Amino acid sequence: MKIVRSDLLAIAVKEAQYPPEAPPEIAFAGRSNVGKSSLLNLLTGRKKLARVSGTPGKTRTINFYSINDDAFRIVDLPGYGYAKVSKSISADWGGMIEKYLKSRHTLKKVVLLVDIRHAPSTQDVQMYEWLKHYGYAGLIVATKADKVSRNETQKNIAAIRRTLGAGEGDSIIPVSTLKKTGVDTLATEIEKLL
Ligand SMILES: Nc1nc2c(ncn2[C@@H]2O[C@H](COP(=O)(O)OP(=O)(O)O)[C@@H](O)[C@H]2O)c(=O)[nH]1
Ligand SMILES: [Mg+2]
Repeated sequence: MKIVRSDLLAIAVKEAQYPPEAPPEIAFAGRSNVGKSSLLNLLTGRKKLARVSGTPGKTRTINFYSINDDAFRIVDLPGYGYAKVSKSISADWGGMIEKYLKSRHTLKKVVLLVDIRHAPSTQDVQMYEWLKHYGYAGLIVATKADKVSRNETQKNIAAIRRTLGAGEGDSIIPVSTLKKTGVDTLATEIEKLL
């Protein structure tokens, strides 16, 4: 699959703002600052499609991107886990994501992004539990792979699998947007889902 076109289709906080259901959607979830926007930009070949931020906790909307003239969509879910975000915003975050997971018939899969350097957080585990509950789990991206050695890569992936309780058959793809590695593997996995 080659992404030749990508456009921001809609920015939503509530369901009424979602674009009408049409082609399949693949959503990206993960904690704030994990590298979601960077990955989206690399995948689409557009440096500024999604805003890469030095300040975590900025995105509190669900962003729908139309890919290849709406052959499918990538949906950027709000990042979680930023300490300075108030309690009420974190509650909103949960409600927003759960609403989308629950109601979206065209949602095929949610890619969970976790930082390869650390064991998944409590919120990562909670997110993965939700994904399992709603039937969307099974595709994990370990970001910032350039920050660990080759040996650590395998070790940390095993730890991520264990902590999240992912199945042996579930993909965990190490990706580095800095080195531009792993993104083709992810594109292939996405293609298989469509
Ligand atoms: N070293 C390294 N840094 C990355 C990588 N991906 C993202 N970053 C950095 O991590 C920070 C957060 O990235 P961003 O894409 O905005 O994360 P988001 O909040 O999940 O959308 C930025 O400073 C990025 O430059 C990567 O693969 N390697
Ligand atoms: Mg972002």
